[in-house]
Amino acid sequence: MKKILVTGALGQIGSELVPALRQRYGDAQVIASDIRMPPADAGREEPAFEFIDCTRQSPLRSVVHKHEIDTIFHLAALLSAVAEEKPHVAWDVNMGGLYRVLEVARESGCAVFFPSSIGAFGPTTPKRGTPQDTLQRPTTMYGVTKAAGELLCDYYFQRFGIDTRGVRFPGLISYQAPPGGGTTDYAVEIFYAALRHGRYTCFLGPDTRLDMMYMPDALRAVVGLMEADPGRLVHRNSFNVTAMSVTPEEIAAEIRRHLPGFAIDYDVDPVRQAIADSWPDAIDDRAAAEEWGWAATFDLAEMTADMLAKLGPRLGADR
Ligand code: NAD
Ligand code: AKB
Repeated sequence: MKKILVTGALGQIGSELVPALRQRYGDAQVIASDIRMPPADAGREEPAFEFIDCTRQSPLRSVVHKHEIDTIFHLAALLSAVAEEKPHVAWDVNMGGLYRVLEVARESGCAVFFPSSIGAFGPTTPKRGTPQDTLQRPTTMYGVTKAAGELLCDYYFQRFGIDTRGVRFPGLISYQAPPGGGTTDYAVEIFYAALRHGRYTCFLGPDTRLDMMYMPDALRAVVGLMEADPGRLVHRNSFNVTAMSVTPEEIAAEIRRHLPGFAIDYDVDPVRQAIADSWPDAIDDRAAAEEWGWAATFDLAEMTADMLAKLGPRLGADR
Protein backbone atom coordinates (compact mmCIF):
# COMPACT_ATOMS: atom_id res chain seq x y z
CA MET A 1 0.00 0.00 0.00
CA LYS A 2 1.36 3.44 -0.96
CA LYS A 3 2.12 6.02 1.75
CA ILE A 4 2.32 9.41 0.10
CA LEU A 5 3.69 12.86 1.05
CA VAL A 6 2.62 15.86 -1.06
CA THR A 7 4.70 19.05 -0.72
CA GLY A 8 3.21 22.40 -1.76
CA ALA A 9 -0.18 20.77 -1.17
CA LEU A 10 -2.14 24.02 -0.73
CA GLY A 11 -1.34 25.31 -4.23
CA GLN A 12 -3.34 25.10 -7.45
CA ILE A 13 -2.39 21.48 -8.23
CA GLY A 14 -2.03 20.18 -4.67
CA SER A 15 -5.47 21.32 -3.56
CA GLU A 16 -6.96 18.96 -6.17
CA LEU A 17 -4.27 16.27 -6.26
CA VAL A 18 -4.47 15.55 -2.51
CA PRO A 19 -8.24 14.76 -2.56
CA ALA A 20 -7.78 12.75 -5.77
CA LEU A 21 -4.97 10.67 -4.22
CA ARG A 22 -6.99 10.19 -1.01
CA GLN A 23 -9.94 8.96 -3.02
CA ARG A 24 -7.71 6.50 -4.86
CA TYR A 25 -5.45 5.23 -2.06
CA GLY A 26 -7.36 6.10 1.17
CA ASP A 27 -7.38 9.18 3.45
CA ALA A 28 -4.81 7.80 5.87
CA GLN A 29 -2.35 7.08 3.05
CA VAL A 30 -1.85 10.71 1.94
CA ILE A 31 -0.07 13.36 4.04
CA ALA A 32 -0.43 16.93 2.77
CA SER A 33 2.27 19.50 3.57
CA ASP A 34 3.04 23.13 2.80
CA ILE A 35 4.93 26.13 4.16
CA ARG A 36 1.48 27.72 4.67
CA MET A 37 -1.10 26.40 7.11
CA PRO A 38 -4.44 25.19 5.70
CA PRO A 39 -7.32 27.68 5.98
CA ALA A 40 -9.23 27.21 9.22
CA ASP A 41 -12.70 27.18 7.67
CA ALA A 42 -15.33 25.37 9.69
CA GLY A 43 -16.49 22.01 8.40
CA ARG A 44 -13.37 21.41 6.27
CA GLU A 45 -10.98 19.41 8.39
CA GLU A 46 -7.58 18.55 6.97
CA PRO A 47 -7.17 14.90 8.00
CA ALA A 48 -3.37 14.72 7.78
CA PHE A 49 -1.28 17.88 7.41
CA GLU A 50 2.37 18.62 8.23
CA PHE A 51 4.00 22.05 8.09
CA ILE A 52 7.14 21.59 5.96
CA ASP A 53 9.53 24.10 4.43
CA CYS A 54 10.95 21.94 1.65
CA THR A 55 14.26 23.81 1.72
CA ARG A 56 14.95 22.29 5.17
CA GLN A 57 16.05 18.68 5.04
CA SER A 58 15.61 17.57 8.66
CA PRO A 59 11.84 18.33 8.96
CA LEU A 60 11.34 16.63 5.60
CA ARG A 61 13.30 13.59 6.79
CA SER A 62 11.36 13.45 10.11
CA VAL A 63 7.97 13.51 8.39
CA VAL A 64 9.04 10.84 5.88
CA HIS A 65 10.21 8.60 8.77
CA LYS A 66 7.24 9.36 11.05
CA HIS A 67 4.66 8.42 8.39
CA GLU A 68 6.77 5.72 6.67
CA ILE A 69 6.39 7.56 3.37
CA ASP A 70 7.31 5.65 0.19
CA THR A 71 6.28 8.20 -2.48
CA ILE A 72 6.77 12.00 -2.55
CA PHE A 73 4.80 14.23 -4.91
CA HIS A 74 7.00 17.33 -4.82
CA LEU A 75 4.84 20.29 -5.88
CA ALA A 76 6.38 23.12 -3.81
CA ALA A 77 7.87 25.78 -6.10
CA LEU A 78 7.66 29.42 -7.18
CA LEU A 79 5.99 29.83 -10.59
CA SER A 80 7.43 31.74 -13.53
CA ALA A 81 6.23 35.31 -12.94
CA VAL A 82 6.96 35.26 -9.19
CA ALA A 83 10.34 33.65 -9.89
CA GLU A 84 11.28 36.58 -12.16
CA GLU A 85 10.40 38.97 -9.30
CA LYS A 86 12.43 36.96 -6.77
CA PRO A 87 15.04 34.93 -8.67
CA HIS A 88 17.19 34.22 -5.59
CA VAL A 89 14.23 32.86 -3.62
CA ALA A 90 13.13 30.86 -6.67
CA TRP A 91 16.55 29.23 -6.90
CA ASP A 92 16.47 28.33 -3.18
CA VAL A 93 12.92 26.95 -3.23
CA ASN A 94 12.86 25.29 -6.66
CA MET A 95 16.39 23.84 -6.73
CA GLY A 96 17.11 23.65 -2.98
CA GLY A 97 13.73 22.08 -2.29
CA LEU A 98 14.05 19.48 -5.05
CA TYR A 99 17.61 18.59 -4.01
CA ARG A 100 16.52 18.02 -0.41
CA VAL A 101 13.50 15.98 -1.44
CA LEU A 102 15.73 13.80 -3.63
CA GLU A 103 18.26 13.38 -0.81
CA VAL A 104 15.55 12.27 1.63
CA ALA A 105 14.17 9.97 -1.09
CA ARG A 106 17.66 8.48 -1.55
CA GLU A 107 18.01 7.86 2.21
CA SER A 108 14.53 6.29 2.51
CA GLY A 109 14.07 4.70 -0.92
CA CYS A 110 11.02 6.83 -1.83
CA ALA A 111 9.72 7.30 -5.37
CA VAL A 112 9.47 10.99 -6.42
CA PHE A 113 7.08 12.82 -8.77
CA PHE A 114 8.48 16.17 -10.01
CA PRO A 115 6.38 18.44 -12.26
CA SER A 116 8.47 20.26 -14.83
CA SER A 117 6.90 22.75 -17.23
CA ILE A 118 6.78 24.09 -20.78
CA GLY A 119 8.90 26.76 -19.06
CA ALA A 120 11.87 24.35 -19.28
CA PHE A 121 12.06 25.33 -22.97
CA GLY A 122 13.46 28.58 -24.35
CA PRO A 123 13.41 30.85 -27.39
CA THR A 124 15.74 28.58 -29.39
CA THR A 125 13.54 25.50 -28.84
CA PRO A 126 11.43 24.54 -31.91
CA LYS A 127 8.11 26.37 -31.29
CA ARG A 128 5.65 24.05 -33.06
CA GLY A 129 5.49 20.31 -32.46
CA THR A 130 8.21 20.78 -29.83
CA PRO A 131 9.84 17.33 -29.59
CA GLN A 132 10.27 15.36 -26.37
CA ASP A 133 14.06 15.53 -26.70
CA THR A 134 15.16 18.92 -28.02
CA LEU A 135 17.17 22.08 -27.41
CA GLN A 136 16.53 23.50 -23.90
CA ARG A 137 18.07 26.92 -23.22
CA PRO A 138 15.41 28.62 -21.00
CA THR A 139 15.87 32.34 -20.38
CA THR A 140 13.90 32.60 -17.09
CA MET A 141 14.94 31.61 -13.57
CA TYR A 142 11.84 29.36 -13.44
CA GLY A 143 12.95 27.64 -16.64
CA VAL A 144 16.53 27.26 -15.41
CA THR A 145 15.28 25.51 -12.26
CA LYS A 146 12.92 23.28 -14.26
CA ALA A 147 15.53 22.23 -16.84
CA ALA A 148 18.09 21.61 -14.06
CA GLY A 149 15.42 19.79 -12.02
CA GLU A 150 14.70 17.43 -14.91
CA LEU A 151 18.42 16.60 -15.13
CA LEU A 152 18.74 16.19 -11.36
CA CYS A 153 15.83 13.72 -11.30
CA ASP A 154 17.43 11.74 -14.14
CA TYR A 155 20.71 11.75 -12.20
CA TYR A 156 19.12 10.37 -9.02
CA PHE A 157 17.53 7.57 -11.06
CA GLN A 158 20.69 6.67 -12.96
CA ARG A 159 23.15 7.09 -10.04
CA PHE A 160 21.08 5.94 -7.04
CA GLY A 161 18.17 3.99 -8.56
CA ILE A 162 15.56 6.38 -7.14
CA ASP A 163 12.23 5.97 -8.99
CA THR A 164 11.89 9.57 -10.20
CA ARG A 165 9.14 10.40 -12.70
CA GLY A 166 7.74 13.65 -14.07
CA VAL A 167 5.87 15.55 -16.75
CA ARG A 168 6.29 18.94 -18.40
CA PHE A 169 2.93 20.51 -17.61
CA PRO A 170 1.48 23.26 -19.80
CA GLY A 171 -0.61 26.04 -18.19
CA LEU A 172 -3.22 24.40 -15.95
CA ILE A 173 -6.82 25.60 -15.82
CA SER A 174 -8.93 24.86 -12.74
CA TYR A 175 -11.67 26.28 -10.53
CA GLN A 176 -10.78 25.00 -7.02
CA ALA A 177 -7.68 27.02 -6.06
CA PRO A 178 -6.29 30.19 -7.65
CA PRO A 179 -3.10 29.93 -9.72
CA GLY A 180 0.12 30.80 -7.91
CA GLY A 181 1.77 33.54 -9.99
CA GLY A 182 2.54 32.09 -13.40
CA THR A 183 2.54 33.38 -16.97
CA THR A 184 -0.48 31.23 -17.89
CA ASP A 185 -2.62 32.50 -14.97
CA TYR A 186 -4.67 34.59 -17.41
CA ALA A 187 -6.33 31.39 -18.63
CA VAL A 188 -7.87 30.91 -15.17
CA GLU A 189 -8.50 34.59 -14.35
CA ILE A 190 -10.48 35.02 -17.57
CA PHE A 191 -13.19 32.61 -16.35
CA TYR A 192 -13.56 34.32 -12.95
CA ALA A 193 -13.72 37.74 -14.64
CA ALA A 194 -16.21 36.55 -17.28
CA LEU A 195 -18.61 35.25 -14.64
CA ARG A 196 -18.14 38.10 -12.15
CA HIS A 197 -17.81 41.14 -14.43
CA GLY A 198 -18.56 40.05 -18.01
CA ARG A 199 -15.19 41.42 -19.12
CA TYR A 200 -11.45 40.77 -18.69
CA THR A 201 -8.26 42.75 -19.26
CA CYS A 202 -5.58 40.27 -20.33
CA PHE A 203 -1.88 40.73 -19.48
CA LEU A 204 -0.77 38.71 -22.55
CA GLY A 205 -1.39 39.82 -26.13
CA PRO A 206 -4.39 38.45 -28.09
CA ASP A 207 -2.39 36.04 -30.28
CA THR A 208 -0.05 34.60 -27.64
CA ARG A 209 -0.26 30.86 -28.27
CA LEU A 210 0.57 28.45 -25.44
CA ASP A 211 -0.22 24.87 -24.43
CA MET A 212 -2.91 24.47 -21.77
CA MET A 213 -4.65 21.63 -19.91
CA TYR A 214 -7.75 21.27 -17.74
CA MET A 215 -6.98 20.07 -14.19
CA PRO A 216 -8.84 16.72 -14.40
CA ASP A 217 -6.50 15.74 -17.25
CA ALA A 218 -3.47 16.94 -15.26
CA LEU A 219 -4.47 14.74 -12.30
CA ARG A 220 -4.90 11.76 -14.64
CA ALA A 221 -1.43 12.44 -16.05
CA VAL A 222 0.17 12.41 -12.58
CA VAL A 223 -1.52 9.19 -11.47
CA GLY A 224 -1.10 7.52 -14.88
CA LEU A 225 2.63 8.16 -14.96
CA MET A 226 3.21 7.15 -11.33
CA GLU A 227 1.30 3.89 -11.83
CA ALA A 228 2.92 3.12 -15.22
CA ASP A 229 4.95 -0.03 -15.74
CA PRO A 230 8.56 1.19 -15.20
CA GLY A 231 9.76 -1.30 -17.81
CA ARG A 232 8.00 0.75 -20.52
CA LEU A 233 9.47 4.13 -19.48
CA VAL A 234 12.32 5.30 -21.68
CA HIS A 235 12.22 8.93 -20.53
CA ARG A 236 10.93 8.66 -16.92
CA ASN A 237 11.29 12.41 -16.19
CA SER A 238 9.86 15.39 -17.97
CA PHE A 239 7.38 13.86 -20.41
CA ASN A 240 5.76 16.48 -22.65
CA VAL A 241 1.99 16.46 -22.00
CA THR A 242 -0.61 18.79 -23.49
CA ALA A 243 -4.33 19.04 -24.18
CA MET A 244 -4.78 22.19 -26.29
CA SER A 245 -2.75 25.00 -27.86
CA VAL A 246 -4.69 28.27 -27.52
CA THR A 247 -4.54 32.08 -27.51
CA PRO A 248 -6.42 34.56 -25.28
CA GLU A 249 -8.60 35.48 -28.29
CA GLU A 250 -9.57 31.84 -28.83
CA ILE A 251 -10.48 31.30 -25.15
CA ALA A 252 -12.49 34.55 -25.18
CA ALA A 253 -14.36 33.43 -28.34
CA GLU A 254 -15.20 30.09 -26.70
CA ILE A 255 -16.45 31.85 -23.52
CA ARG A 256 -18.62 34.10 -25.74
CA ARG A 257 -20.45 30.99 -27.02
CA HIS A 258 -21.81 30.65 -23.45
CA LEU A 259 -21.78 34.33 -22.35
CA PRO A 260 -22.44 36.35 -25.55
CA GLY A 261 -21.80 39.73 -23.91
CA PHE A 262 -18.29 38.83 -22.69
CA ALA A 263 -15.64 41.42 -23.65
CA ILE A 264 -11.85 41.18 -23.55
CA ASP A 265 -9.23 43.91 -23.87
CA TYR A 266 -5.48 43.92 -23.45
CA ASP A 267 -2.95 45.64 -21.19
CA VAL A 268 0.20 43.69 -21.95
CA ASP A 269 2.67 43.11 -19.12
CA PRO A 270 6.09 43.13 -20.81
CA VAL A 271 7.67 40.75 -18.29
CA ARG A 272 5.05 38.02 -18.62
CA GLN A 273 4.74 38.59 -22.39
CA ALA A 274 8.51 38.05 -22.77
CA ILE A 275 8.28 34.83 -20.75
CA ALA A 276 5.35 33.58 -22.86
CA ASP A 277 7.15 34.49 -26.09
CA SER A 278 10.13 32.37 -25.01
CA TRP A 279 7.94 29.24 -24.59
CA PRO A 280 6.68 26.86 -27.30
CA ASP A 281 3.35 27.31 -29.11
CA ALA A 282 2.48 23.61 -29.13
CA ILE A 283 4.43 20.66 -27.75
CA ASP A 284 4.47 17.09 -29.04
CA ASP A 285 3.38 14.58 -26.38
CA ARG A 286 3.65 11.35 -28.38
CA ALA A 287 6.39 9.91 -26.11
CA ALA A 288 3.97 10.04 -23.15
CA ALA A 289 1.27 8.39 -25.29
CA GLU A 290 3.63 5.62 -26.42
CA GLU A 291 5.36 4.94 -23.09
CA TRP A 292 2.45 5.10 -20.63
CA GLY A 293 -0.75 5.57 -22.61
CA TRP A 294 -1.25 9.31 -22.01
CA ALA A 295 -4.20 10.98 -23.80
CA ALA A 296 -5.98 14.22 -22.87
CA THR A 297 -9.78 14.14 -22.66
CA PHE A 298 -10.75 17.86 -22.49
CA ASP A 299 -10.31 20.13 -25.52
CA LEU A 300 -10.98 23.90 -25.45
CA ALA A 301 -14.75 23.58 -25.99
CA GLU A 302 -15.21 20.84 -23.36
CA MET A 303 -12.98 22.57 -20.83
CA THR A 304 -14.75 25.92 -21.27
CA ALA A 305 -18.22 24.41 -20.84
CA ASP A 306 -17.15 22.50 -17.72
CA MET A 307 -15.26 25.46 -16.18
CA LEU A 308 -18.25 27.79 -16.55
CA ALA A 309 -20.69 25.15 -15.30
CA LYS A 310 -18.61 24.36 -12.19
CA LEU A 311 -17.28 27.85 -11.40
CA GLY A 312 -20.60 29.67 -11.81
CA PRO A 313 -22.32 28.07 -8.81
CA ARG A 314 -19.15 28.41 -6.70
CA LEU A 315 -18.95 32.16 -7.36
CA GLY A 316 -22.67 32.47 -6.76
CA ALA A 317 -22.24 30.73 -3.42
CA ASP A 318 -19.37 33.11 -2.50
CA ARG A 319 -21.39 36.28 -3.10
P1 NAD B 1 1.27 27.04 -6.61
O1 NAD B 1 2.11 28.25 -6.66
O2 NAD B 1 -0.19 27.16 -6.74
O3 NAD B 1 1.56 26.24 -5.25
C1 NAD B 1 2.87 26.05 -4.77
C2 NAD B 1 2.78 25.74 -3.30
O4 NAD B 1 4.12 25.60 -2.80
C3 NAD B 1 2.10 26.86 -2.48
O5 NAD B 1 1.03 26.32 -1.73
C4 NAD B 1 3.22 27.39 -1.59
O6 NAD B 1 2.77 27.78 -0.31
C5 NAD B 1 4.14 26.18 -1.51
N1 NAD B 1 5.53 26.54 -1.17
C6 NAD B 1 6.24 27.61 -1.60
N2 NAD B 1 7.45 27.60 -1.04
C7 NAD B 1 7.52 26.49 -0.24
C8 NAD B 1 8.51 25.93 0.60
N3 NAD B 1 9.71 26.51 0.77
N4 NAD B 1 8.23 24.77 1.24
C9 NAD B 1 7.03 24.17 1.10
N5 NAD B 1 6.03 24.66 0.33
C10 NAD B 1 6.29 25.81 -0.35
O7 NAD B 1 1.87 26.02 -7.70
P2 NAD B 1 1.09 24.90 -8.52
O8 NAD B 1 0.47 25.56 -9.67
O9 NAD B 1 0.28 24.07 -7.61
O10 NAD B 1 2.34 24.08 -9.10
C11 NAD B 1 2.86 22.96 -8.43
C12 NAD B 1 4.05 22.47 -9.23
O11 NAD B 1 3.66 22.20 -10.58
C13 NAD B 1 5.21 23.47 -9.33
O12 NAD B 1 6.42 22.79 -9.35
C14 NAD B 1 4.98 24.13 -10.67
O13 NAD B 1 6.18 24.63 -11.21
C15 NAD B 1 4.47 22.95 -11.48
N6 NAD B 1 3.70 23.39 -12.65
C16 NAD B 1 2.51 24.05 -12.48
C17 NAD B 1 1.82 24.48 -13.60
C18 NAD B 1 0.51 25.22 -13.48
O14 NAD B 1 0.02 25.74 -14.49
N7 NAD B 1 -0.09 25.29 -12.28
C19 NAD B 1 2.34 24.24 -14.87
C20 NAD B 1 3.56 23.59 -15.00
C21 NAD B 1 4.23 23.14 -13.87
C1 AKB C 1 3.57 29.29 -15.18
O1 AKB C 1 2.97 30.01 -15.99
O2 AKB C 1 4.57 29.64 -14.55
C2 AKB C 1 3.07 27.87 -15.00
C3 AKB C 1 3.76 26.96 -15.94
C4 AKB C 1 3.26 26.79 -17.32
O3 AKB C 1 4.76 26.37 -15.60
N1 AKB C 1 1.65 27.87 -15.16
